[in-house]
Amino acid sequence: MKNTTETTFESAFAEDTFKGLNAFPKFLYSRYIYDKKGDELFQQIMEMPEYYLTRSEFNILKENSEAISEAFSSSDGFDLIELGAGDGKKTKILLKQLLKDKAKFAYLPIDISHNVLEGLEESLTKEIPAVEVKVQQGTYFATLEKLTEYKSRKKVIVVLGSNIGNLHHEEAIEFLENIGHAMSEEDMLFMGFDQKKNPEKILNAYNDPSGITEAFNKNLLNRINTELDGEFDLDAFMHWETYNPETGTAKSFLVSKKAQKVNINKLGLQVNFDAWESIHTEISQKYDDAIVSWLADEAGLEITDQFTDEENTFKNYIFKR
Ligand code: AVI
Repeated sequence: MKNTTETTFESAFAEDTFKGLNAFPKFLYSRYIYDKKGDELFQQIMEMPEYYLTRSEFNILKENSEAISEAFSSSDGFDLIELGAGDGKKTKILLKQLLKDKAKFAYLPIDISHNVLEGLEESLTKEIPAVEVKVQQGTYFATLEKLTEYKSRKKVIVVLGSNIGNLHHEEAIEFLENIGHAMSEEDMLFMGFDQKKNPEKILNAYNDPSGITEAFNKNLLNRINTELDGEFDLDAFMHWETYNPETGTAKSFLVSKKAQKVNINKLGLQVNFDAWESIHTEISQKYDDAIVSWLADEAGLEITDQFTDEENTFKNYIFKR
C-alpha cells in the first residue's frame, strides 16, 4: 500500500524513511543510525583495529598538543566550544595541555544528548577537575547562535572525528558556512578531516570481519523495525562498502539478498525489493588539501594551519574567516 500525499508523519525519521524507501535508487540517512544501540556500536567501531581514524587523530593531537595549545590561546582568554563532544577522550589531551600552559579558557561541549553531557562532565570532574566546564545541551547551530549573542571573548570551535565526512560536499559547505556565520575575525575553527590513502586501508576500516560495521549499518533497519513497526529481516540484507579513489568517497549500502516485500506498518507502506537491490545508507568522504581548500573557499573560510601524522593519514586544520 502506497501512502498518500496527505499523510502527516509522526517524526522526521518516519518522513525521511518514507521518502528514502520510495526513491529510486533507495536511500536512508546515516544520521538515524545513532540511537542508544547505534552509539554503542560506534564506540565499538572506534576500538576496532581496522578503524584507524580515531587513533590517528588521537596521535596527531598528542604529538602536536603544545603547538595546538599555542595556536588556540589568547591573552584575553577564550571559549573552547566543541560540537559533538562524545566521551571527550581526544579533547582531554588538549584540555590538559591548555591547563599546563596556563591558558585562560572555559570548555563548552555542545551535544544533543543530556546523557552524553552528563557522562562527560562527570569524567572531567574526576580526571581534570581544574577545567571550567559549561555543558550546552542542544543542536549545534541553535546553540552556537545562542553563544554568539552573548559573545564576549574569542571562540575556538572544535569538531573532531571527520564527522564532516558523513556530509555530501554541498552539505559540508553549508555546515562550514553556518559555523563561519557564528565566527568573528579573531575566532577559529579546528576540524578533523580523514585523508585519501591506500584504498585497501579505507575499505578495511568500513568492512571489518567482526561484523560490527555491518551491525552499525543495519541499525537503520533495526530502528525502522522498533520505531515504525517495520518487518525487516536483517539477515536478508548484506552490508556492502565501496571506495572510489578518484572522488575519495566511501559509500555504505545494504543489499537485499533476494526479491522480497517488507511492511512498515506505521507508515502504511510495503516496500518492494528486487533481488540484489541496494539501499544507500552512508558516505564517509576522504579528503586532500585541494578538496579542503575548495570547501573552505566556498564557505568563506581560510585554512591558516594544519597538523598531521607522518603518513598524512588524517589532518586537523585551523580555519579563520
Ligand atoms: C562518525 N563518522 C565519522 C564515521 C565515519 O567514519 O564515517 C561513522 C562510521 N561509519 C562506519 N564506520 C564509522
